[in-house]
Amino acid sequence: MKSIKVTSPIVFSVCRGDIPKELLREFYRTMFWIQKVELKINELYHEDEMKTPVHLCLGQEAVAAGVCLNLNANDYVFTNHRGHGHYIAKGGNIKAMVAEFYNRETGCSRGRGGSMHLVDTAVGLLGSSSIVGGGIPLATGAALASVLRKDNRVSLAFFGDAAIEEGVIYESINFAMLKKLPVVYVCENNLYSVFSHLSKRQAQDDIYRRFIGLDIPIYRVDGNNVVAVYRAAKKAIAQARDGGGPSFIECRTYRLKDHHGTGSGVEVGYRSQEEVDEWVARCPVKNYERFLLEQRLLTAVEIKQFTDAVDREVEGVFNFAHASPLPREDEVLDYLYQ
Ligand SMILES: Cc1ncc(C[n+]2csc(CCOP(=O)(O)OP(=O)(O)O)c2C)c(N)n1
Ligand SMILES: [Mg+2]
Repeated sequence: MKSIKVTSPIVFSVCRGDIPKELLREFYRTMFWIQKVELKINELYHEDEMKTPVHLCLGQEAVAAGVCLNLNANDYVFTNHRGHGHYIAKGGNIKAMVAEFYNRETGCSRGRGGSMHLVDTAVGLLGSSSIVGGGIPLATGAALASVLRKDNRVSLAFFGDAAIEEGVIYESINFAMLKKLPVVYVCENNLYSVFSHLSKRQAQDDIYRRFIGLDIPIYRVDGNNVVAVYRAAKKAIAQARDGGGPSFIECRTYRLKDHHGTGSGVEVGYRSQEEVDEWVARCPVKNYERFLLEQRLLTAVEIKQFTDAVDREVEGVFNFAHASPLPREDEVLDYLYQ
């Protein structure tokens, strides 16, 4: 398994025709949508009208897009507190997601859940959990249910590097291996758990090595390279669907914003501006846009038309959320576990 130097340039390797051109363009469109929505949240969050903590996934767009564009609509995805990108890439209703941030009745969890409790059953997004590692056993259980029902679905869990510090991941992978469950575990290793760098929490930073003893097939990829993520996820998902059991994918990436909210983390003092700048230069969306232009898969005019259209649509999404009603006072405790 090749080691990835965290600040190395992103190399997109595409052989002629091995990934359809339309899919190569779709990677960009999906990442761009995620980035735009996150930037809009970033812009408006200070108004304090979104009564929810937000954990932005700016910088991590390639993982969501590269993985989810391999999945069928009825495959299951479970995500964590940093789940906006996964929701969008799985095809979730973006208006309902943003309305959820504004706690509106039209939100995907009827305004009761906020950013960390996103769900869209119509597209198999069975939920996000704010409990670190919480989605891992849920995806494992959903995979067992699919086997029992013989419905040929794949389940997939997204989680961060802190989740490997929870015992449940070892129990879940062991069980999935034992039962050959159709589940894929995707670790977004963005090097931080809140303010703590991986090197302050673990004796060595190769997360995938912890799972070698469980015999699970492992991939380790540059998580800022949508093509590399797509290729690894494609193999893992095909294996799961064909009855070959689970896989583990470590995606090396970086969140460009603070753990939550809109700062960069530099002002808090746990990382340097220089480090953030190195990763800004590795932006998965900008670098991939450059690649598409070089390869003539999109022209500058087409990109401009598309990005202008997304800008307009994102305005519409936020207007919809603003115009939506709050839950009625006498119903506000409905749909909650009490
Ligand atoms: C079981 C549990 N322990 C602690 C927390 C507090 N907590 C919230 S997010 C977080 C760090 C998560 O880091 P990581 O999994 O790497 O995801 P990232 O935020 O980097 O995307 C912690 C410790 C929690 N929510 N759940
Ligand atoms: Mg992390």
